[in-house]
Amino acid sequence: MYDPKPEHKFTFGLWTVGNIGRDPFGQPTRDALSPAQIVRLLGEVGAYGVNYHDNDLIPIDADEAQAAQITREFKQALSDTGLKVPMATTNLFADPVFKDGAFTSNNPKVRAYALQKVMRSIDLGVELGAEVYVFWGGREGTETDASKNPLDAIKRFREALNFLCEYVIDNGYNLKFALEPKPNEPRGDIFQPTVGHMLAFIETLDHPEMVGLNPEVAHEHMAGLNFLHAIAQAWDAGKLFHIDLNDQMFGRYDQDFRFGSAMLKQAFFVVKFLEDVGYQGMRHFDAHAYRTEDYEGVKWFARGCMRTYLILKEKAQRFNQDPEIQALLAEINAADPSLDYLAQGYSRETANRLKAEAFDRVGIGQRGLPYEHLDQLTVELLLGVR
Ligand code: GCO
Ligand code: MN
Ligand code: MN
Repeated sequence: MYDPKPEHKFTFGLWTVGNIGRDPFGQPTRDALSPAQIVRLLGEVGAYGVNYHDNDLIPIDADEAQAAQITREFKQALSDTGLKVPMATTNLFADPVFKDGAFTSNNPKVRAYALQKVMRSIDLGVELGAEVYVFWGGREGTETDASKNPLDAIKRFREALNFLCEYVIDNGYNLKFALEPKPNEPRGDIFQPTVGHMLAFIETLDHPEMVGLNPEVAHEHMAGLNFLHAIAQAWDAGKLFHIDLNDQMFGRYDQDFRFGSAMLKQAFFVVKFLEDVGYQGMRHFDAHAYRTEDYEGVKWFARGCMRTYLILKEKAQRFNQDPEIQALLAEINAADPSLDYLAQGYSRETANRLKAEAFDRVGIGQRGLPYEHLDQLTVELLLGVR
């Protein structure tokens, strides 16, 4: 019942299940798998698709023959497993050339090299079937604000995206861009740190219709923000092009935990939102298994992300059908026919009528709201006793 099916659109990055368990304090705990091996592992656990950074697939220093060989093996694994490649992205953060950013680097050569790297990577992504191209500006930031003018950084980031939008248009590619904000790590501060910042920035681009968001649970949580509210705003703006599901306690380092493993109630409301609004995009898990695991543990991790999503989806259906919960929601949201005249919006007559209205301010303020009741029913539903 909670087995993943293609229609669930569950995807993982090569860098997620392929994570070798390295952290800033410790060496890898797992041997690296080849991209083709990772695809086979994802096929085994029932994922729909696989996403990648250019250098997850082809090492940055590979020659043409090596690149061709790896791509051939990867394509073979895709056709054997039926996995799709819905999204691709560029690694603009690992190599020392990007130590001070890519698009926002102070060095024009670095900025130009970053554009070149993205164009080449877009070509391969489109060839493999990607329709979404993600930009996570992991190094686009500073440790000291003496080093970079934030206005220059915003301008350079805009120019890079404008250039790349034109590249996509010029080549007739069916590709949208999804920007992924993160507040910090690996930089002390990263520019455009939250979904809200990105939404405002997109409107300043030459082709805002081509550019949306790839919000990540962990990134908004690192900023101490409510992820549901972030994706609701992105959705409302027509900008929820992609999503990175994982989990993360507030106030910690970038944990990238299995979806639903840290803040279950938040995960529930995220799944409920995506299902209720009819989000049609990928459910991408940008997370990795604990460093303690071997590849059996990695499979538990990957299956766990998908199972938890599907269990929460079922819980959302129950929530929507639960008579007691729905009665409370109906009570909370009850209409007031005496105020229906406001539905038409502003007119001078409406304004005058509203100005003359007498409100029972004290009475309204004294009325209790059944939110404790509603939340407890939600918790009991999630705990499996409803
Ligand atoms: C992180 C980011 C990355 C991006 C990836 C694809 O915190 O490391 O979430 O995993 O999602 O670079 O854009
Ligand atoms: Mn992340
Ligand atoms: Mn991410």
